[in-house]
This record gives sequence, structure tokens and C-alpha cells, in this order.
Amino acid sequence: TTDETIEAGAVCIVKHWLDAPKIDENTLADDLTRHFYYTLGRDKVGESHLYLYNALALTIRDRLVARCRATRQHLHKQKTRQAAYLSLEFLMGRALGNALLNLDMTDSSRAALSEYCTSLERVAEAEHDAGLGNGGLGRLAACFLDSCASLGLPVMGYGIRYEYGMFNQSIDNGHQIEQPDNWLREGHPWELSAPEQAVRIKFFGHVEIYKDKNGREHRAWVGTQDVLAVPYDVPVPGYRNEVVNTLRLWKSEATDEFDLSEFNAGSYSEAVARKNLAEQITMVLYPNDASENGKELRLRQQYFLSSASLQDILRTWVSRYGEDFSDFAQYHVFQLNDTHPSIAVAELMRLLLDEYELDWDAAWQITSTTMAYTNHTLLPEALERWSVPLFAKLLPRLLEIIYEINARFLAEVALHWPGDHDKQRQLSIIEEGPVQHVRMAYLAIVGSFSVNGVAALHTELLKQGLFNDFYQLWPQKFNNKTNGVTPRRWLAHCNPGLSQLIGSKIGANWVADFSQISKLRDLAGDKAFQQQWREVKQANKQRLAAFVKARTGVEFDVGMLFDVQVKRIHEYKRQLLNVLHVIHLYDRIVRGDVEQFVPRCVLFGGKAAPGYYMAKKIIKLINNVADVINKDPRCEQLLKVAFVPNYNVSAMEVICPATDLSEQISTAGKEASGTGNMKFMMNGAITIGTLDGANIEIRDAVGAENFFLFGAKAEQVEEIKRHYNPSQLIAADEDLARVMALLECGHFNLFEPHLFDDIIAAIRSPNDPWLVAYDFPSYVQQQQHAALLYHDQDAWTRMSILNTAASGIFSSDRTIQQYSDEIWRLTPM
Ligand code: B1N
Repeated sequence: TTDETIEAGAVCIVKHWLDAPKIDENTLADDLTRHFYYTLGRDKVGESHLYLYNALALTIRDRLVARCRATRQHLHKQKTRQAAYLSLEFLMGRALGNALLNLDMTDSSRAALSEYCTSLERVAEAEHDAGLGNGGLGRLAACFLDSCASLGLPVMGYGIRYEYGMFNQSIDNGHQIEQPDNWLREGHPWELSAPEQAVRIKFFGHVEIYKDKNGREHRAWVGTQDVLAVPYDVPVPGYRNEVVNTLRLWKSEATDEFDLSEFNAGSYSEAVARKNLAEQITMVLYPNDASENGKELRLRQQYFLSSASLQDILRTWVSRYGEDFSDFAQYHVFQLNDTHPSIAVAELMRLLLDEYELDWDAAWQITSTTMAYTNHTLLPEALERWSVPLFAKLLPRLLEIIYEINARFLAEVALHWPGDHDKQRQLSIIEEGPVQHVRMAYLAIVGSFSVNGVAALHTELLKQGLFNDFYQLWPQKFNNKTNGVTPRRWLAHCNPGLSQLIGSKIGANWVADFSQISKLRDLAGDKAFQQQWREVKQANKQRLAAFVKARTGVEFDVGMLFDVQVKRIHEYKRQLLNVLHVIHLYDRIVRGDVEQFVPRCVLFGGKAAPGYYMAKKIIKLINNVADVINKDPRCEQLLKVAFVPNYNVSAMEVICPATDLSEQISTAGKEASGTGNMKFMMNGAITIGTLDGANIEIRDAVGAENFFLFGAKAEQVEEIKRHYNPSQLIAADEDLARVMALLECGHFNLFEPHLFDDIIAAIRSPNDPWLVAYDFPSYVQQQQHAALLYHDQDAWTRMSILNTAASGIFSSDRTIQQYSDEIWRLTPM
């Protein structure tokens, strides 16, 4: 039997399956029972509903697998240009609800479950979040996959199958405690492993030069310690279009080669034990959002992902077209999600040069026309630099290639800026110093045909600031792609009440074509519609109140304004500014200034990087302030504060539909885009925010009158810092002075003196980069403005509707369409 007949046989089988009577609607209930009784071997539902969830997930997976195969077949049939999205993070959250929505199987699943006397909601609760990401960057990758599949674009995600995802956070006496996230313990029904497609990844060793029979010099990376990368495929369903793309996650495993000398010396067990080292690579996600720690294991993860994914794609190419790469770049493009996988630039060069024996120019032509880089932050502490000695030890051949890329690049710099040696030093991929470092962003820019930021302001700041020299050299590489979020998960799925109401007015097509959401604008003034809109929000607030009560014990009153800030805890995001405002409200209550007081429930949530001292202090402060306020009878009907532990994707699905006021209060110029801001807007929250990241575009879209703006502007920040004197500002503002006095007298840490000294010092420091004291007065003023508007429920509801109506451009479908049109140049399947 030849390969072709096997292939033909496979096609036959697939055809048979596709032509067979639809397995979907009618057999779903039977398949569920079959998986429950036979695949899983259960006969009782049990408290956790875990097995019922697994049975339903397997039932749905069957249907995904069929479509996934059909999608792959379609791509096989003709040579199609495709994109690979390379990311160290994919924050997928739960899969079941999303799959049911996209496949239109919610109702049939409900019906099937009714025989087990339980609800779909309870069953869905049994699923663990796939928390393979830190925050915005990882969740963006997940939204992008949904949009790619929904637009029918041939895009494959490549990531790491971390054994442990983002840590679970609990709060003990107000402090963050981290617990390992053993998310695979009870199995992961969505994935399919493909061990036969494992690839080998090299580490360590050294480089040898040899000549081929024509006298041409080649390099060989030898004496390496190899690990295997084993793929696990997760299906990514498009919205009701029969497309199912793939997210391929790599797991590291030991090769089965044992060190013979060790083996012969009788160290069999020791040799086996060394397998652990290989398996460490994909053991755990680094829990740092926007800061780097330079750990060797992290560099191993980055190279492991990059090499495995590129080898996978090259292998497929060679198996179909042989070792002729002349038109490879016409059919492939790689999107690098920040610099984390940017070693892919050097790895693609290595594979083409060393494994497929292309010459430098041909290899560079392919590399520099297939790589595209997205930058997600301007914070200097997040820019990746790897020490040259570490690189030399772990990836010697890649360092050689980087040196060569750099030498050729610096020659170009010398041509552009003749005689300017400073320029060469400033732009060099290798940073000089006591220890040399590889600047990964520079490698990514030099190796890519496209460099994009994630919001208009952010891209401008990249061009005019951080990467200005590169912009002068290659202006055509730079472009903006403002982030977006998927309206499937972030409205249709998480807010069924509002979705139904919207559907009853403008039809259901908005889920596939979110630009249609603008039709709601005409209804914003409709009193009956406003009333229905409020009723939905009220019900969502009830659901959130129950959630907060269950997790914190704090009772939220749904008649009050729900004021929410949930995101990673970071000084630049200024949770501290929010706490100061909360203390100000408390102070007003205590001193009896309550005439125009609008009752509020303030909700905080978010994780601090385990090594981030100030972020952890801020969590403790929020919890202490919450304790004092929630126990004070004077606050009873006026103010509640809660810190919800373990904020994650599925928590946000309960939080954003219930929010009235969305806090997006970063110091201007620091938040690259933000994406939580978009989820809140879609769900009808009104933003209080600075002119930062995508907030600017949100305000432009909804109109200045429907957005609570405050604070310094990005272009003012440097000037303000030059003569910043916070203690003077505090003395000059009575409200702030009283807030600081409460903090400084230890009112929130009566039994723990000095607990918040560092926070107080940070606010009072003339070097406070986040300008907390500077922005406080305008923040309080806008908070009061928002509160008074909330009094007028019709006016507020109108603004709420207008926010949802204007959120069309923040669909990741719009973002992905732009990536496809302007960078990837893909044709929909
Ligand atoms: O990426 C998001 C943006 O919306 C946010 O504004 C931005 O802060 C976020 C190192 C990062 N930037 N950088 C990171 C994550 C992990 C890590 O190890 C940096 N995350 C962002 C999506 O564009």
C-alpha cells in the first residue's frame, strides 16, 4: 500500500463520516450517556458533576474532531497561505460554554442533561479554567484564536502545555497566598495528543565546522542534550461556520536515550531520574505580567516553543513539497506575541542554514519576510534581555547566528548614519556592559517585516520613543493593531440576559458581525427598552452579589452602584489611587458628608506576581480598608468593599455583566492597550479612566460625554515629574490630606504598626513614577460626577446602552480582519 492509497483511504473514511446522517442533534443525548457509562465507566452523577461534565465535553469533542478534520482536509486540498500565532501564553478559560455557543449545541445539551436532573450551568462549573496565561497578553491570544476561526482564517496557535498554569490565589488575613494550579489533575477532555509527531529540541553542546564535498563550510550543533516536544491539540471552533482550527500545545518529555556510561556503571535509576530535568521545561507558567526575571528555565521554554513550532511547520512543508523553500514565504507567516518567542527569528535561520543547507541570503530572505512582531509594553522592566554567557551555554549555535544577523544589521546602520558610532552601539542587538545582553526586541524588529503596537497611542509612543531609531530606518514596518475581545465569550456567552434582549431588538446577527451592535444607538432613549436594560443589569448584579458573598462573605446590595477594578495588581495600574478614593468616601461618611452620597459597592480583584513586594502590600491595604469599612455600621447602607480572591477568566464572566462603573485608571502612557476596558464597555459599563491605551479610542467611539475622563495626559507626564512635589499637593488638597492622615495614623493597621509605611512613602515620593497624588483631585471629581449621574437612572441607562452600542470596533474580529488584511494577507476558508 502506498502513502497515496493510505491517504485516499483516510479521505474515504472521512467522506463516509461526513456523508453519514448527522450525528449532531439527534445522537447527542445517546452519546452523552455512552461516554458517561462506557468511556468514563460511571453510573452516579456525584456532587461535583465532574464526570457528567467530562462526558458532555467528550460528546462535544467528537463533533469538534469531525469538523477539525474537515478543516484540515480543506487546507490539504489546495496550497493555502497560513499563519502561525506563536505565544508563551494562551489564557483560554473554560471551553465548554464557548464550544456549545459556537456549535449551536446549547439547547440540545440542555435537553440531554435534563435526563440527569441537573442544569447545564452546574455541569459547566465543574470545568477548570485553562489558565495558561498571566493576563491581557494571554487572554488576547485566546480571543484572537476565536476570531480567526470565526472568520474562517487558516491560523494555527502554538503554545506550551504547562502542567501548572497561573497560580491559584487565596487571601489569608488580607495577604495573597499562592497555590499551585494543578489543572490537569482531573484530566483535560478537550485535548488530543499526537506522540508520533513529537520533535527533538537541542540544548547545550557546541558548534563544529565541517566542509562538504564541494568545499562549502557548514556548521553542526553537536554534543547536545535533547528533549522531545510532544504536541497536544486543542480544537478551536469558529462561530457557526463549521470551521475548527487547532491550538497546538507542546509538552516536554525526555528522550529514551540513557547515558550509556551511567547505565553501565549501574546507575540505571539515576539515569531514569534525569528524565525529570527534561520534563521541567513545561512544568509551570512564569507568573510575571509585564516584568522579566531572566531565569534560565524561561529561556528554555521560549526556545522549546519556537523550535518545536518551526520544526513542525517545516516538516509538514518538506513532506508535501520537498526541500525546495523558494516559495515558502508565500505560504507562511509567523506572528510573534511579544518578544517571548522572538528566538524564532534565529531558529528559523538555523533550521534553513544547518538542517536544509540554504545559504545565508536565501534563509534571511525567508525569515525576514515571514516573521511579524507585536509589542505589548513600553515598561523598561518588561523588555527582555538575555545574558550572552547564558545564551552561549544553552544555545551556542543560536548565539552565533544572532551575532551574524547583528553584524549585517550594523552595516546597514552604518550606511544610514555614516560615521555615527553611537548609533551602532545604541541599535546593536548586543547590549554592551559588564555582561553583554541580547536585546530580544531588537532581534524581533530586525528579523520582522511588520512591527505593531496594540493601541493607537501605544504605537505612536513606540514610533516616537522606544523604537524611534528603528522607525527612522524602516518606517514601513511599523503599524497599529488596536486590540479587541471576542463578543462571543464576552457578551453572547457571559451575558445571556442582555444577549437575548439585544437579539429581540436587532436580531441575532450581531454575534457573527459585531459592527451591527451600533443599531442599539437608536434605542438608547427608548424608556421601555431602558427599563428592560436595567432589569437585565439588576439580575446580573444579583448573580455577582451571590458570587462575592460566597467567596468573601461581603454582602453587596444590588441597589448600589457597582464600581469595579479587576486586573493584575501593578503600581502603574494604580489600584492604590482607587483605594485612596475609597478611603475618601469612608472619610465623608464618618464626618457626615452624606447629603449627595451615592451608595456604592467597590470590587477589587487581581493577582500580584509572587515576587512583587509593593503589589502584595497593595492587596493587603485593600483588604484592611475593606475590613474597617464593612464592619463600620455607619457605612452599612452606603459603602461596601470587597477583594475577590483568584480573579480569572471565569470570574470575569460573572463580573463584567454586572458592572456599572469600569475603573481604567493607569498612569497615562503606561497601559499599552488594556482589554478588560473593552469587555466592560460591551456589557454596558461606563468607564472612568485616563487618556491611556485603548481608553482613548473607547472615549472617541462613545463620545466624551459618555466617559468619565480625568488625570494627566501622556505628553504631560515627563514635565510633571520634573518638579513633582506630592507632599505639597497633599497639603493643598483637603480631601487628600485627610485620606493620608487616616493612612498615616495607622487607622487601617491598628495592630500592625508600620505595615503601610512603604505605600505612604511611595505616594509621598517626588520620584513616584505613577503620579498618584497628582491625579487624585481630578479622579475624585470625576467619581463624584459619575455618582451624581447614577442618581438619574434614565440618563445612566442611556449612557450604558450607548457604550454597548459603540463597542463594535472593539471586537477582536475587527482586529483580526486588520491583521489578516494588512499583515498576514490570508484568504478565508
Ligand atoms: O498586553 C495586553 C495589553 O492590553 C496590556 O495593556 C499589556 O499590559 C499586556 C511579560 C507581559 N504587556 N506585556 C505583558 C505579559 C507577560 C510577560 O511575561 C509581559 N502583558 C502586556 C494585550 O496587548
